[in-house]
Amino acid sequence: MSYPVRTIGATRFEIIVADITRLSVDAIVNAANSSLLGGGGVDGAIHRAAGPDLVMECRMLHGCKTGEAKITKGYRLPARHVIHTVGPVWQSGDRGEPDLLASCYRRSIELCHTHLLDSVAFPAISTGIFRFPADRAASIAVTTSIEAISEETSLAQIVFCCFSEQSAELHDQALSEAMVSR
Ligand code: AR6
Repeated sequence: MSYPVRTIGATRFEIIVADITRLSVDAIVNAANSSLLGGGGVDGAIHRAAGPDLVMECRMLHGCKTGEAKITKGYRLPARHVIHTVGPVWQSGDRGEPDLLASCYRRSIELCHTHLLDSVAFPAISTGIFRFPADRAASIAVTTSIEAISEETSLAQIVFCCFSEQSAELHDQALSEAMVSR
C-alpha cells in the first residue's frame, strides 16, 4: 500500500512501511531508553545495523532524559546520523505522556535544524515496548512535526517510517486531518 505525499511549506511529509535501518536519509530517529546504550525493538535493530561504534559514541553522551534528543553519527547505517530520543512509558495518560511524546518530535526536528539536515525518518516512538496508544501517538507525531517546521526550515523531507500497515494508516489519517484543519 502506498500513501499520498503531502507538502507543507518547503517540507514533504511521507508515510512508508519499512525497516528504518534501511533508509538513506540524513538522520533516522531512534526510540531509545534513557541510558542510550541500546535495548530491544527499533533501538536494538539500529544498534545491530550501525555496529559497535555507535554504542561507543553513545557512552560519551551520558544518557538522555525523557522527551529530549541527542545526535550521533550513523556508522554502518545508510543514514548519516542517528537522533536518539527517549519517549515516555505509557502509564495512565495523565502523567504528562502526550507532552513528553510531542517533545521527542520537537527536539528531534530542532536537531535537524541545528545540523542543517535535509531529511529525517521517525519510527512510531513509544508505541511498542513503551505501550503508548498508537492512534494518539500518530496524531501527536503528525501535528507536532507540522508545528515544528519553521519558515526557514532546512528539512525538505520528513518520513514517518511505520512498521505495519495499521500504523501507516493511523499516520495517514492523522495527516489528512491535519491538512483539513490548516
Ligand atoms: N523499523 C521501523 N520501526 C520499527 C522497527 C524497525 N526496524 N522495529 C520496531 N519498530 P519500540 P518504544 C517499531 O518498542 O515503544 C527499547 O528497548 C515498532 O513496531 O522499538 O519507544 C528501547 O531501548 C513500534 O511501532 O520503542 C526502550 O527501552 C515502534 O517502532 C524501549 O524499547 C516503537 O517501538 C522504547 O520503547
